[in-house]
Amino acid sequence: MKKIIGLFICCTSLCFSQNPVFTHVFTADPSPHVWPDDPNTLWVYTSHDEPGSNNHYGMTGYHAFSTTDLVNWTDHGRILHLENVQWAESHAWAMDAAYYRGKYYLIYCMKEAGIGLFRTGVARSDVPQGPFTDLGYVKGVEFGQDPAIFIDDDGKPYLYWGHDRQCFGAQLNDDLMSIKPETQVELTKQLTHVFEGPWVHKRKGKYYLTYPGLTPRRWPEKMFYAVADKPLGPYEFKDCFIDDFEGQSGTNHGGTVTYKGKDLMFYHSAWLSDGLSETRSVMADYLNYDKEGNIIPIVPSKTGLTKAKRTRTTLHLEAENGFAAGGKLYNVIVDTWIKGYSGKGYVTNFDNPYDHVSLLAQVAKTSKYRFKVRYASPEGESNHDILINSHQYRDFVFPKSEGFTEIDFGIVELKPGDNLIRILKRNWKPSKGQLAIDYVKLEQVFDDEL
Ligand code: FUB
Repeated sequence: MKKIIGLFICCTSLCFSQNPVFTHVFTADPSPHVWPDDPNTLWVYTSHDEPGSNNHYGMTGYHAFSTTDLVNWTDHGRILHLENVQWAESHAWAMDAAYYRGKYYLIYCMKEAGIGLFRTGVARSDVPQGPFTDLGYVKGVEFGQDPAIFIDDDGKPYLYWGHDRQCFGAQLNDDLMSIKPETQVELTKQLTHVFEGPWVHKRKGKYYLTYPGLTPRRWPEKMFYAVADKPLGPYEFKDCFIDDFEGQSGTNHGGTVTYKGKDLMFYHSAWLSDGLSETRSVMADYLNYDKEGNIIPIVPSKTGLTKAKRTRTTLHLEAENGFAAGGKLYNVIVDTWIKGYSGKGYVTNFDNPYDHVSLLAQVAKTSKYRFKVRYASPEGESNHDILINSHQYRDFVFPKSEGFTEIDFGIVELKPGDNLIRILKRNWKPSKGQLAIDYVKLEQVFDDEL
């Protein structure tokens, strides 16, 4: 048996494959979306497993990913963390996202501090890539694990949540911060085998509720679905559509999205984790329906969504995101005066020794990246230290540049877990120019490309 597992892991890590979709970081509970203002971009929001954790108790934050071709992805880094949510103490478990009345929302779950029960949190951002600012938790939802939000064609928002063989739904009030209690329904009995993780999508006027469930045989979870004529049911149970598969995790969880005319199913496995079933990675395959609208069962594939030999992800870390994304702005400011920056601005005013910006890069394994920094230094050269954990470029001279430009520092290695990238003014050596840091990029590089 050990030999078979070894062979399977070897195949999943060495053979070219598009599954798992993200191979540089452990991700779970994917929530895929295409936002109305940009049909060309697919977004996937995920929870995050720490390398080697093999359980879900220490989960602390979320990531956002985007792509325009299903092959080249951007990891926008950490978008929300326990330390940014005052009311929570642990368990940054499954989440969903929504575009509602001109803003982007992350609807997530964490355990409430001092009480230890799950709450459904609401965080908001002006941009889809976050970071998101917590607004508090949804009033009226008890034990709100695994929330999913569905906005119907008439604009009415609905919330679904579920844990431990129970599932509920309700209409949300317009501020998304409370449910309309009179609309709450328990869906448990309509969803055979349900355990947790509901997700609702609409197709041809029907509402599909997909969910991870446990048969009497118990773990691991399989994915099931039920169909209704109205968002809050009643739902008619249909079938299992992702059965057991080689390399699966104990849990499964996911959602569907229509992108460029095709339906995609995102879910998770343990394919990236060298045998740890609870350290998970996001998968994607096409979702097809028969003529009657039944979901055709998905067999998790190595090939995934395109014919490319593999996916590739670039970590894109905006300097100005600071603490909200796991970084730090130490005695520097965010400015917008030099035009052409990406995101909300750039970081500048490195005036005194140790003034710095730090950025967080989270990865799954020891792995290599092409490291780039986008900067401007309009008045002249500026010299700074750049540190990637212990790897340093001391006294690096950023050449004069009126506008923003990328410098390629070549290949760097990141370690499993949290990597801190710091750009700092280290001594009093006078700089001719004032440095402006726009972002840091880490482009995934594979061993066979070096
Ligand atoms: O990722 C943590 C938990 O595992 C989720 O909240 C559940 O749905 C299961 O996937």
